[in-house]
Amino acid sequence: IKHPLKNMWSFWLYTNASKDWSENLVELTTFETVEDYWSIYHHTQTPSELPVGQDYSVFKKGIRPMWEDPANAQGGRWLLTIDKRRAADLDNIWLYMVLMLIGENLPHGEEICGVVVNVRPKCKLGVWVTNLNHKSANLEIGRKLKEELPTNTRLGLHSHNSKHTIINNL
Ligand code: M7G
Repeated sequence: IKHPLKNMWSFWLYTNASKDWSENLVELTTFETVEDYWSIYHHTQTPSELPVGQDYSVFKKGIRPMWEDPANAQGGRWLLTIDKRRAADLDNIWLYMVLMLIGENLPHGEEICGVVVNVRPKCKLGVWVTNLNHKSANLEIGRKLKEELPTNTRLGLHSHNSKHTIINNL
């Protein structure tokens, strides 16, 4: 028997093929068990293997990994950056963040929309939260994330719409 997850999740790929940003976003598959996530993991490239310019997202099914989605419109992201040349760290932190989300290891899971890795020379890993007004929940999410990340990782909270920095370095 497979191990069901609390939520159903979608795995998205962004390729920088066309000029229109949202046209490049593809929902590749949906999963709801731990085993199905591992199967996806073993059949896809890791972030460090992706070309610069592409993104992966893992979002709750029904929430699109874009600012315009109602679940993201008031939200923001806990963000960390990591040099693409630190390939093993990048891949490990991405995997760990996905597992924390789908395994519901972060507090206030209902506040969490998904996680994105932007593959760039300086890669960005972001956990998207639904509402920046929910300050104490967001803070608890950030603290737990920080606790689980390698020591000295800079973790900041940023809004999607105004590009404001709410917390520079937790
Ligand atoms: P990025 O890919 O998040 O980071 O944003 P980058 O600058 O490191 O590449 C690049 C550009 O993609 C943004 O300036 C927007 O034009 C577009 N873009 C990114 N996101 C996440 C969105 C989104 O959610 N909605 C829309 N409409 N455009 C987006």
